Amino acid sequence: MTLEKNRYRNAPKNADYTIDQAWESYSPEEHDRWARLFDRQKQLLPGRAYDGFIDAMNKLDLSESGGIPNMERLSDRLEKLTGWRVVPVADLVPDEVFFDHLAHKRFPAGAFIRPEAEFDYLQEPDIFHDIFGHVPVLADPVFSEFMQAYGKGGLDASEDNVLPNLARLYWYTVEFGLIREAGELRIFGAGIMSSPAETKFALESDSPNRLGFDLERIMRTDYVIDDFQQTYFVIDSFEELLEACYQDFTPIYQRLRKADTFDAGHVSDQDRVISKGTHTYFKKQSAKANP
Ligand code: HBI
Ligand code: FE
Repeated sequence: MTLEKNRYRNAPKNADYTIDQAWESYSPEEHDRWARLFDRQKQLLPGRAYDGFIDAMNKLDLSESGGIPNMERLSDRLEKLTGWRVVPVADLVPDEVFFDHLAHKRFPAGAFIRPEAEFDYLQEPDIFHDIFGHVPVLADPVFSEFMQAYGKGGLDASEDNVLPNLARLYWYTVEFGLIREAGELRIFGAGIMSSPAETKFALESDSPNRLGFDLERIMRTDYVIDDFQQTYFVIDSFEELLEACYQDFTPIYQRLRKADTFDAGHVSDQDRVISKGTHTYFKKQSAKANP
């Protein structure tokens, strides 16, 4: 028998993969873990998160009564702002199911909270990542429209071989995106937002590249799933992101079929380079892995 850290894994699923959050079943320790994750990250964010995050977090009352939020009650608050709801799921849902939720303004959030042993880092999304990272930005009307457009784009993408392209767009924006505000870089991606170490790394380290947003370039770029990113892409506004997605992707997909894929750390003459990384951190990591 394997030790199951996610007690929702075998919960009964609806056709759309949603489950019962069973909010009453979180233990006091789990609520306390949420509160500690929340407080640690909250104090890092002033001056680092995009303008609007902290306001949204407060409006949404993200740490209601100092513990894990109840997704129904949170959804009632979020729905008033942008029409979105947050629905509980057990773990990653199939791509089509994920796209369908987004296209209908539902964000699927994992119900389980990471175990204490993985307080700082876990690879799979838990409720802290999914809610603290993804939900405040859904209170932004422009970003929330982009997320819905992304879901519709996913449903329209009939050819399976473009899913990697769409997944890269999601990765480099929704998960690991940076935004320029008043001449400064700020974070908005959920993967950064829910990680104190990556919050500092993405903004302050010399190691990664920081490149101006370019939809087609992003769709051709591999990414790293188990460490900090080698490249972060920087948008100028959520409007820029939304507009890029309001074009027909068909001609882009056609070009991409013949195009090479770039390594995660690649930089070329065509890129709008904001800072070229030293890659010191990544070299150290690979030396550790291959001594
Ligand atoms: N399911 N619950 C959940 N959360 C995600 O972020 C998610 C998913 N399924 C598929 C998926 N993401 C990605 O592969 C899509 O961006 C393509
Ligand atoms: Fe995520």
